[in-house]
Amino acid sequence: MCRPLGMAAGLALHAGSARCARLEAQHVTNKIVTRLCETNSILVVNDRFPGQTIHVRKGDTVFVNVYNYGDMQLTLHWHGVKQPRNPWSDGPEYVTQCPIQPGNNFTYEVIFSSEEGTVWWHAHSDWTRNTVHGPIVVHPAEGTTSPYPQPDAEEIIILETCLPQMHTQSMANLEISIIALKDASYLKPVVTSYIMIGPGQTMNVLVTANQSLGQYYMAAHQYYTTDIATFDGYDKTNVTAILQYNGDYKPPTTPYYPTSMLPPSRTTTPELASGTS
Ligand SMILES: [Cu+2]
Repeated sequence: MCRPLGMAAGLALHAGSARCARLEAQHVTNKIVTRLCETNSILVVNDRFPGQTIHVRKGDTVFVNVYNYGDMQLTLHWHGVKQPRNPWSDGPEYVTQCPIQPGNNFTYEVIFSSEEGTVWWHAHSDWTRNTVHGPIVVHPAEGTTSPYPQPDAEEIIILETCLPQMHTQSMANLEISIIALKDASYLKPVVTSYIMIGPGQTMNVLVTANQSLGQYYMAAHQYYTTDIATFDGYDKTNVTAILQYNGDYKPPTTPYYPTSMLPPSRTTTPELASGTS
C-alpha cells in the first residue's frame, strides 16, 4: 500500500516496501531568482532551485506524482536510472510519453535496480531542464554498505552551466579518489588531483583531508574541446568554493588556490600525422 510522504525533507524510502512520494511543480512563473546580478522568473519544483535532493535505497520503487501548476508543458527524466523494462516512466517527451500539460498531473514509477551512488532528475522538455533539476542519492540497500570507507561527511556539488562543455575541477592539494564515474556504478578507486566531468555526468568521489588545518579553494573551469580562440564571446569565470577545516587555527589571508592542478584548456582536435601513412 502506498502512502504519500512529505517532500520537504526529501524522500526517505526503504527497500522492499514501495512507498509513494509526491513532487509538485508549482509557482512556475512566479519564482524570482537572482544569480550573478541577473534577476529572472524561472520554472521550479516545490519552490526550490536547484531542486531538492531525493534520497532512496537501491532496490526501491518510487512513485512520484508530478502536478504541473506552471504555464509550460514538461516531463521529468530520471537521469542514470536504468529502469529495466519500464520505459513508460523514463520521461523523454514525445518518445515514451506526451508532456504533462499545465493543470495536469502524471505519476512516475521509478525503479531503482542496480544503481548505487548519485544520479539526478531533470525536466525533459525544451529548456525546462535548465532550472528543473535536482540530485538523487541512491543509498545502499537495507542491511548493506558501500564497499568504500564510510566518509565523515557528504556533500553534493552541482556545476551549473549554459554550455555543453566538459569541466575540470580541483581541490587545492586534497587527494580525490573517484569511486563512481558515471550513473552510480562503482569502480576501483582512481586517485587524482582533479576530475574532468561532462554535461549530465555524475561522479562519486572521496576527498581525503590530508592537509594542515586551513581553508582551501575548490575550483572548476570549462574545458574547450575545440579551438579556444573561437570561444571569446562569453564569460569564462572559474567557479569556486572554499573547503574549510574545523579546528583551532588562524585562517590564511587567502585560501590556497589550486592553480597548478587545473589542467590548461587546449584543443583536442585530432592532428593528422605528417610523413607517415
Ligand atoms: Cu538527462
